[in-house]
Amino acid sequence: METLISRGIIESYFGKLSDCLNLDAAIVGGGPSGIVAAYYLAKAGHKVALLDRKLSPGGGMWGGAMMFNDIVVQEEAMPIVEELQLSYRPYREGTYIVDSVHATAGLLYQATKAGAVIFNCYSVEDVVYKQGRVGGVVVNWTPVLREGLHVDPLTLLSKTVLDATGHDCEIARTVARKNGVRLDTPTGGVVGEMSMDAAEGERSTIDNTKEIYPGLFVSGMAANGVSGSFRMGPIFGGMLMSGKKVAELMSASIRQQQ
Ligand code: 48F
Repeated sequence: METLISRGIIESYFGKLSDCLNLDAAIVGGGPSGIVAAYYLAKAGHKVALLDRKLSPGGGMWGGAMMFNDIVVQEEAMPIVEELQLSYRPYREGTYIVDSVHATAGLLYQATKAGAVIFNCYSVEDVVYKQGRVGGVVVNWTPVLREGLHVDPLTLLSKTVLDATGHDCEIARTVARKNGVRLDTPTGGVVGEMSMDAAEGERSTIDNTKEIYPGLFVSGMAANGVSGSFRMGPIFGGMLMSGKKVAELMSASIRQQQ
């Protein structure tokens, strides 16, 4: 029995990993925007893997605000909440309340049910960069990086890569710094996010969701971070809409490359 259990996990896991060596979409970061992007890309029939450095993907959504575990979603994003079959209750002035643990678990469930593969405990430490294009991600075990062990990474090639790493914009920073290239941002680099303006932050998140370098897309707080826009705190409609928008942009790019 012990051998059966171990063999089952090893065979299944490495089959899943080998199947993801050539992806349509590699999503870095399992916060709300990355998970929603994974859902829509998988639903469109693309081969999608989402990589998150933590044991429990979900990013900043689990904890609501200050660990008060509810979030606010505005009217414009409710079609996404409905499609992903999350429970909610109306609040005031066109806003709704969703339990943050239910929302995070629900998004993860729907994305994986649609066919997205999630690799937790994976840190993306670099990208594949060839002929002026981002063409994949370089991954390592989070514990390897945390321990500072000198262990080489593996590579997953992908037609598109999404930086959904939140406030730190890690992938965009790495691409600009290591390759000396200009991103499609006001300065050509990662501008860095501004302080809180919830309404403007929500609006600009959607505008800033785009391809910032051939093959590299940004969503969620990373989209605002690279372009120097505002943070918005625990209102999540912008994150959900950003995930949906970036999935449409990536899907169009994947189709063009086929
Ligand atoms: O920050 P995060 O939740 O991303 P998001 O989709 O959502 C932002 C909101 O949670 C909130 C907000 C809403 O108004 O402002 O902050 O923009 O999740 C980012 C995820 O990326 C993972 C990290 O563990 C987190 O779960 N991550 C960050 N860098 C890496 C990474 C990396 N290099 N490799 C793998 N995962």
